[in-house]
Amino acid sequence: MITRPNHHRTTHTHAVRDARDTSEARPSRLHDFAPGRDDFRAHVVQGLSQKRKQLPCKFFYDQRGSQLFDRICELPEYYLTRTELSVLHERAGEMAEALGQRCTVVEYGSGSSLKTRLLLDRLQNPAGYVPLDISREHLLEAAGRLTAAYPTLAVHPVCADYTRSFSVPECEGSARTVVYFPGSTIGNFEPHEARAFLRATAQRCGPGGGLLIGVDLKKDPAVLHAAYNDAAGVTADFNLNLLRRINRELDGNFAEDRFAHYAFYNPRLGRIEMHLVSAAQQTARAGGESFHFREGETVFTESSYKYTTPEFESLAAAGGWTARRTWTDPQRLFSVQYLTVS
Ligand code: AVJ
Repeated sequence: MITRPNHHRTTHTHAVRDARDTSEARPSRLHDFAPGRDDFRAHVVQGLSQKRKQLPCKFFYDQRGSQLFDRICELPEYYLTRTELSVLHERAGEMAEALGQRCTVVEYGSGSSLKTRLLLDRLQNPAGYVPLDISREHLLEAAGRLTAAYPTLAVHPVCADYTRSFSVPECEGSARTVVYFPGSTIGNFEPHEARAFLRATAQRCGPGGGLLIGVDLKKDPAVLHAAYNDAAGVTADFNLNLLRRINRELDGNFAEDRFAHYAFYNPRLGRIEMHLVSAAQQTARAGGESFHFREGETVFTESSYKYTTPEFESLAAAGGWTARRTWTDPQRLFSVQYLTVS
């Protein structure tokens, strides 16, 4: 178990800390696979040219979007984050046991969350930690904080889109590669995309590899509806922020106040759907192209699929994974699952 310096720990920790002046404790260089601006423009023009207009949810996470999402995680209605945290608080020891000694943990997401620390605190001599994020600023900040908190941990930040190709930096003496994918972000993929993503991840981890993943569970639609329609309107801001980003980065002229946030649970497909609804007949420009919107026409911005544990186990099996352990909260709102490469 790696120790995190705090003033109540044994002197040994202090010794390690003081021996190495803090300026030394910095993450290794950034491994940069970041897609360029062209990628954003291409996706926006392609999405808004569809008969059923859509915009990929991965573009929610510019600096403001990432900050808004951090606020969503604090909302009373958005139970996912606090529930996953409670499961980690209870069961991180068992999870670390399942991951074993000397593993390399690759986290899809920047690792700024408390979740990462709860896991890192219990891991047994990890070979290294690889935070991966599409938002470079967010990633470097988080990697710097983690290295300061865990000076003996090899931290290798990777700026990449985890749905695209990238390579995982080698960590010395690593026994196996474990991907940590918290937060139920797997829910953003259409089932066929989720299968392909899980298969690619299994290949990336290789034999003996593991996957520790957060999966939001099916439940009362009213609870789901509230989680994506919070009273404070933060989720609405998060959704509308996509138009603000288009205006800033793609010379757009979207009138935010002429679009509305709309999110609902689709029981037939078992997913939350988020849309932006055009409040009037209007035309807007993005990336040098013009797009016409009818009154009431929607732009589909995000799916958030919810699973039962058997449903997720069979999806993962189709992606080359064997379910090993499942941990949930007492109300079975959220699950953390550990799987190994089949
Ligand atoms: C980060 C993708 C898991 O789908 O619940 C939060 C994003 N969207 N509120 C989710 C989100 C609206 C979130 N994930």
